[in-house]
Amino acid sequence: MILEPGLLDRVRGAERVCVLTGAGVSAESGVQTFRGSAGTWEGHDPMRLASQEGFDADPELVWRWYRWRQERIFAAAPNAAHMTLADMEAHYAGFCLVTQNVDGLHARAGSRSVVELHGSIWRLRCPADGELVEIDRPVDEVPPRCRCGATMRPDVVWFGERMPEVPLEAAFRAAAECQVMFAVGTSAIVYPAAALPSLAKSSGAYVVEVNVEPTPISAYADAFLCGAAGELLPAIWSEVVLPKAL
Ligand code: BV8
Repeated sequence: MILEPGLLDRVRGAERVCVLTGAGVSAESGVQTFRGSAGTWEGHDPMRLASQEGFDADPELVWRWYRWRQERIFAAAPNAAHMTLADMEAHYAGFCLVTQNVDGLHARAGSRSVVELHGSIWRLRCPADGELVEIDRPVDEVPPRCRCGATMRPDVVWFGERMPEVPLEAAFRAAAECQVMFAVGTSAIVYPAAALPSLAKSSGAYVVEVNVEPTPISAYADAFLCGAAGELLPAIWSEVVLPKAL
């Protein structure tokens, strides 16, 4: 694998590393990405399903989509990219993994501190009384109901909804303070997450993008590594941690 000159030294020498992942990091686990080939689900646009309007219009349809995703994620396993990111977390004094994904695969791979910008498909929220329920398997009834009787929703951030303050602040702080930023498997379309790599760049960080195709990040990244995250991340990391050739 041909790496940009200096990439390994920058990654080896860093103390503060920030990683932003998107749906592409879970693609090799068999979890469909949000855009790209996945496209629609039963003819419905995910952008509409992942919205309050879509939920209000047909909560059962939206919950059938989420349960379908829960079933696929439940059957999936973390891939080598998830595992490598868990290894990286243990290696650096200052490491922040920020994900746009709601699948929980980073935690299943052993990452201990994950900033979930868009929430979790494994948590339900009651819009009426705010009750939060963590689940570890796909929902049975669709739509699930709260003890108060109201219809629960997935505890994820839908389009047009405000991001959760604490994770958002943590993500922006990590991006502004890191020395190396990895952007892995994201189309860099969804804001404010997509602003993180450019914030890192403007704050002086070395930006490495890992994606199977170029994105808006590629234009300013210091290194664009074109390929599958499950192959490239372990390959890079093995060279970083191996003793430098004399
Ligand atoms: C908000 C949870 C404001 C649900 C998701 C400018 C500034 C601020 C906001 C906006 C703005 N412009 C527009 C907006 C609004 C909107 C937005 O960004 N729209 C986009 C479409 C233009 N943003 C919002 O609505 C956000 N909220 O800004 O609120 C506000 C302020 C005050 C008061 C009220 C509101 C909320 C956004 C969160 C939406 N929720 N998910 C769920 O998952 O069910 S977003 C959804 O997209 C997923 O989380 C997904 O992860 C995310 C981002 O997509 P990616 O992860 O990048 O996935 P994608 O499929 O697009 O791409 C996959 C990539 O992987 C590709 O590049 C592919 O090439 C690559 N790949 C594939 N295989 C591999 C691979 N790479 C490596 N290896 C492989 N093997």
